[in-house]
Amino acid sequence: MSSLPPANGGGDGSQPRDAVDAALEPFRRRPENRELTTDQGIPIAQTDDSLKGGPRGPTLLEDFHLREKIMRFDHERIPERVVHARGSGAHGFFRVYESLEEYTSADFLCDPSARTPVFVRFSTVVGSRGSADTARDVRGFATKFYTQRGNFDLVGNNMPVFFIQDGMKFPDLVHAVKPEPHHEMPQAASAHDTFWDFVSLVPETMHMVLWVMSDRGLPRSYRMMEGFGVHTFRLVNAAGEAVLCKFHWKPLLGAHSLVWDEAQELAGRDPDFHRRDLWDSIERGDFPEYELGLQIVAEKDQLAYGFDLLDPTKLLPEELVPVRRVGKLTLDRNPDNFFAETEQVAFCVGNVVPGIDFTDDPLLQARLFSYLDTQITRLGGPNFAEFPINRPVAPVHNHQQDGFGHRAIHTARALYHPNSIEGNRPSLAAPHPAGFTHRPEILVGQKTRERSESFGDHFTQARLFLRSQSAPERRHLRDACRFELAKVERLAIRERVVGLLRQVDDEFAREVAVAIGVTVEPPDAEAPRTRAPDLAKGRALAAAPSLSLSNSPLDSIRTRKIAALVTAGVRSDELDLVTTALCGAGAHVEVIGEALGLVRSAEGQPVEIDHTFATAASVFYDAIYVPGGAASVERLVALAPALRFVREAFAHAKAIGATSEGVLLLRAAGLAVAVPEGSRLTDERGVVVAGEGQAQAFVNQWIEAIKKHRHFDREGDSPTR
Ligand code: HDD
Repeated sequence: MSSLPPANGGGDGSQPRDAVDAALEPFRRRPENRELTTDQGIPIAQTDDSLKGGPRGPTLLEDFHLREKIMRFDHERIPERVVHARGSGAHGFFRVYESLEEYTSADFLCDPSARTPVFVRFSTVVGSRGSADTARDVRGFATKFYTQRGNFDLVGNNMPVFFIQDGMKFPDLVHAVKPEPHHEMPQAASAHDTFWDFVSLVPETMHMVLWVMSDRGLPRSYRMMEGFGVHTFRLVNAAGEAVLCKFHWKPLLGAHSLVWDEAQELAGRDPDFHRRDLWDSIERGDFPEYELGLQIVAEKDQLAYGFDLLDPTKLLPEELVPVRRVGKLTLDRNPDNFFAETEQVAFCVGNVVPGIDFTDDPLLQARLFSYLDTQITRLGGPNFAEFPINRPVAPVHNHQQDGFGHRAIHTARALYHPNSIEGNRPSLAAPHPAGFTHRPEILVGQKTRERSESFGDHFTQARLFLRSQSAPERRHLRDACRFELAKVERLAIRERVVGLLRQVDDEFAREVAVAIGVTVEPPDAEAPRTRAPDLAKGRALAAAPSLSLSNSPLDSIRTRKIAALVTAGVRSDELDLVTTALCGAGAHVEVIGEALGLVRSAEGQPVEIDHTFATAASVFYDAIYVPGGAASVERLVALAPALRFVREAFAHAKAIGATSEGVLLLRAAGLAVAVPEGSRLTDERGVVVAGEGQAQAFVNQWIEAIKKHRHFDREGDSPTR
């Protein structure tokens, strides 16, 4: 039932793959009608057997083809990224809605007609390259804009804050969260002693820890998660005037999450769940789209909001400074080669273009060094900017030379500046806004190794985040803390974490404590609190609705995946009507049955099975549908995987629909639904069932149920409640 249209781009301004290649990427090679050669270009007539002294004899050293092929294979692996090793990339383009020249001279933000190519790499942070996509973790959202004035890399995450305030602590944080050094366990998980030990001793982590324990740590897909530049950056206009700026990505499909049990099951059933979702969506033309949002603040207001805008453990609530949506990113092309593109792409926070500049955020400052430095080991030397995926579309002219992997052949005789031999070329760009000119700033201060007092409050925003969660989100967050801390073996660590949680919210801390064997004393008025910042009071908020996923748009079922469970004898009139309506609303329906091939419907029509119960599971879908047909449903009732499909979809709070006899499968799975008499239709917390002849009314109601994404009001219930 699902259809995969051709992948060559098209629609919404995207270009066919070959057109993009010719314009920008002449190095993208296709092998059609070419003969096989060695790396030296020597044509090869046989590549199946090594050269031997007789068919059963010894292999000869002179076999240059064998030696080269094996040598290249032996050296295929490069070190994985220290963090964010597991990732998936996609090409696309960015277009600004209207000129932002009032704020910035960055050309790609000033010209609405400019179609700026981008490459995005999404990632998890902790796991190694082969780890599962659905681990509880922060997600990376790194974007390389190939602008006409050079590459701008926005290397962000799906959370607006970070664990630590100073890059000096980054190696400590990463050593703590990675698998423990003695036995290299656990993989891709923070639920272990060293991570929580670090957290318990570094209170500045509390805000970010709550984000990771929240549903944001389990995105439904890369297409349905927000992105944040985290740090405060600077925008500088042509006149040299600057404003402070926070970058956001807002997914047009809204931000949605998995539930924990589902995420764990997915890790086993399809460790590539997010990678596959991204790939398949682009192949079928469901191009992921995100709006770029800016929060703009006057430079003088760095301390005006009750925290320091240079502190990366703080966010600027949208309720105080709205996010202005200024342009759109569309991902419309999958990579051709994972290694050459997704693996070799090298992001660097220091890649900024004229019109964008840094601030003194100490985490940002350390990152400016780290990203450039790490590529030297990972990509084998200093010439990684020459790899096709890293090359700017803007021309490159400079005096850099030599080193491992250097590709360009310089024909100039003078690789230095100034020179007279080459007419002093390349010439210098004019100052700002033409050439990058660091924003002149007055620096006053004593050289010191200390934390600013203005970074001192670690709990107010953690509390704001917690109190902004809906009831189900708060429950998930509590359960995540209970799970993670129950895995921590050392009682003293659990106790310290509870102590920090109490400073965020005493009641929440107690709810966690009861599940992890920690005794909580009554609140002690004298208990030490961390320093409050000596800042202007700012505008205190009791809650910020923008921090809750429950306020994310729930107005469409576009790109959602729906499973229809069928066997022979299914009512194809119902199946067709429902499928047509769902696909018309932009969803995708896949038919699950006992075996691949065709089954006959009750009306004698052929129905194609897309996946079998052996390969499919409810966790791959956003909703499930059981059409009627007495014979089909009778068989489904006898199939354990079909019953499991229904029970799991119910437990994971997904929309479940059934028409006519289909309801019998729901009942057999233990769902307390009545068989609708005659023309009745019922919707009980996302379980929508309809009797004979009600398929049309059913579909309208059911689409509304699917739009809600999850029906958390029934979460935790036994199906037979
Ligand atoms: Fe980082 C990779 C995001 C703090 C050092 N980081 C990396 C990637 C993302 C981020 C998305 C993957 C890029 C890709 O797909 O190739 N990192 C962040 C954010 C941070 C942050 C949003 C805080 C606001 N990172 C951070 C600090 C340091 C690093 C403080 C070091 C001082 N990050 C690295 C790195 C990585 C990296 C070791 C690993 C691979 C790479 O850079 O290219 O240099």
